[in-house]
Amino acid sequence: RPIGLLDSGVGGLSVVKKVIAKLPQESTIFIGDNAHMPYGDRSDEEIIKLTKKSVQFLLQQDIKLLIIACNTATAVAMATVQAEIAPQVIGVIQSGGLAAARSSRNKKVAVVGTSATVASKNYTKEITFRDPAIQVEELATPKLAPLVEAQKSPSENDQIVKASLAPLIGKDFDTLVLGCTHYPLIRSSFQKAVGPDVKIIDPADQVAEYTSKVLARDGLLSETPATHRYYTTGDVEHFEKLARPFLGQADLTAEHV
Ligand code: DGN
Repeated sequence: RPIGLLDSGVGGLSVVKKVIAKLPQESTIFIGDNAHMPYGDRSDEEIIKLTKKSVQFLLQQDIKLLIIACNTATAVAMATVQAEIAPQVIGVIQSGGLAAARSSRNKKVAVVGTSATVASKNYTKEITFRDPAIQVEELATPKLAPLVEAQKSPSENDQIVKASLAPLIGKDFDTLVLGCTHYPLIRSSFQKAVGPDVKIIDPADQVAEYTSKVLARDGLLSETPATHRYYTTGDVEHFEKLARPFLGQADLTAEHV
């Protein structure tokens, strides 16, 4: 049975990529709700409704484990999904918070994400839960997930990321959390904006670690060859054009749902 992952768009592919790299024998099934992207500016009620819909879709595909590969949906809808539909869920914020707390030496961490994620303050809660001495600065960068979806040139990405991160520049954090799963797709633009000395955390690394532990613990590791399926509620070609080079799967095809 596959691992199911969801996101509001193509961002969750950054988590798919790390899960496949860590667990090459595991099959995955991904749904990107591109038709309703971005989630970050929607009401909590809407985010919960849309997330539940994608969860239901994945459960119908007989998944063995659910990963909410979207920070916004993790922040706003994960508790409801856990309580009402799927008790065994892995989100991205717990993992990102843990990785950030372990990374920071000067105890100053910056987090960038959607407006909804930043408003939830979940990263601050997770990081300070691990280490109360850490100061966390969260900045909403609502233009950046749509920027990734728009598939602009690298220099345009650099410019827009730099402008969005301007309020953080000059502050002496040593760790930056990419608190939106879209951002690792243009990771180099973030590294350029903050400079080479800041450690960038992609929560997906820790998500993949944790997923592997959970599967081993529950005796769910796969022994059959892996297959990967992709679904989008939006435009299939747009999705494939971005997903193929990013995942290095030249023959990747997506299906519209
Ligand atoms: N990829 C989603 C996240 O990690 O929060 C958000 C993208 C969006 O809907 N703006």
